[in-house]
Amino acid sequence: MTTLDKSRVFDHAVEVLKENDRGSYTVPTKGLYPFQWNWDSCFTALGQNYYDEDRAWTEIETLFEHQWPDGMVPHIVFHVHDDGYFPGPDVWATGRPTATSGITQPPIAGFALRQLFERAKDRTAAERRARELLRKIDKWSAWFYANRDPHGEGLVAILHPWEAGRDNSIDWDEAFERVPTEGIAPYTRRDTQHADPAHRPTKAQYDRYLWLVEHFRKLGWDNSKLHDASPFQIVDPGFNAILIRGCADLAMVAEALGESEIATANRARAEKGLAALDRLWSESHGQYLCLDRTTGNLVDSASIGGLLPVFATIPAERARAIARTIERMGERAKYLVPSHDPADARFDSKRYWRGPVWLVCNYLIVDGLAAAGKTAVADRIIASSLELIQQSGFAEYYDPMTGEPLGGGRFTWTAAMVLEFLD
Ligand code: 9YW
Repeated sequence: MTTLDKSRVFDHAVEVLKENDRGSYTVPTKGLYPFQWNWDSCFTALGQNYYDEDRAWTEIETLFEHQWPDGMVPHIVFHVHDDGYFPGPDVWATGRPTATSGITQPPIAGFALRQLFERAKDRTAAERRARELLRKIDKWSAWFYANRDPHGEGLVAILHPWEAGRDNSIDWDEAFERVPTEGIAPYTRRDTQHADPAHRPTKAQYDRYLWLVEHFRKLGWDNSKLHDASPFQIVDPGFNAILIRGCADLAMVAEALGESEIATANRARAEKGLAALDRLWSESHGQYLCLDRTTGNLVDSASIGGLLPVFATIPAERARAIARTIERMGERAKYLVPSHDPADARFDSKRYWRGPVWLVCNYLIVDGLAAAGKTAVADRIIASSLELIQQSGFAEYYDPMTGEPLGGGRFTWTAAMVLEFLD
């Protein structure tokens, strides 16, 4: 790798963030994703914090202005009209004052809140803004366990692949066979007009994404009904780990602000979640696996969703095993961390969440590995990430074999993560 000109890369990352900034929220990239996405915004705020603390808080505050009365925070907020994305507000038809989607996304807000709070230079503003957000994020956490863990198991289910943020992961293939496609309204995809169709989900997958949306819409987006009515109920270890870590971080902020009730509730959620997560461990894969709640079986699919739990405080031997699994993948892939095990025949180095490297996942894994003392692997992942952007720019995702940039370009969360890696 050519030597990294840190200040040039820093400036370039800030340029990408500013280019996608729409004032009070940031789009993931112009063209392909012209609205506000939930977990993108939380990662984005971490990047914005390097050059504008006030703007970083606003990014998350804007997202939470669109929290539903029941506590859910939607995965997309459609702030402005834009035909460039499908499915738009008319398909979701959630009836919100500002249109939103009707499903959620990985709850990274608790983690982001703690980061902004602890790094803040303006302490007075940080305390005021953190207190406001704390209540809202706590309400979202409570929503998860009430609506997505109806039997109190300590683990929540996602009801749509878009909720995991890993749209076409191999994790969902089996469960998707149970999702019908009959009766869906005819539609035209937009994503394939912005990005290479060979790097995107297939039509068969899109049909099922839409069937689920239409099914939930017919149920009036009533979250008390959706879980039991969904043929797709997956307990994703990565999603749960993000929620668990978010609850633990929320508890820390609550403690610092003297909000003991919120602190106690979230510490309890995190502890229960962590204990339950261990049910998803696979010794033979050296990582966690998804659980299909409909069948009660673990899903035999070694995806990055099963490595992400290192982001929560999992037992040390589990973190060590995950580090070994990643090192093993590094023998096949030039760049870390592939979103699916390259040794699996279903691995596809270019197709979205079935193989490519995503810098946000790298970031969560690095954070966890570093906390677990696995610094050599963590450093290798950081080096890989910076090499990718140097070689291929701020892409949406990258081919782990060649480093080729894939999907959308000049991507916000990629730029935000680079600022974190440079730090
Ligand atoms: C979609 C915005 C989103 C991410 C998801 C990613 C992709 C496509 O892009 O979703 O149509 O929502 O899978 O994780 O939040 O960057």
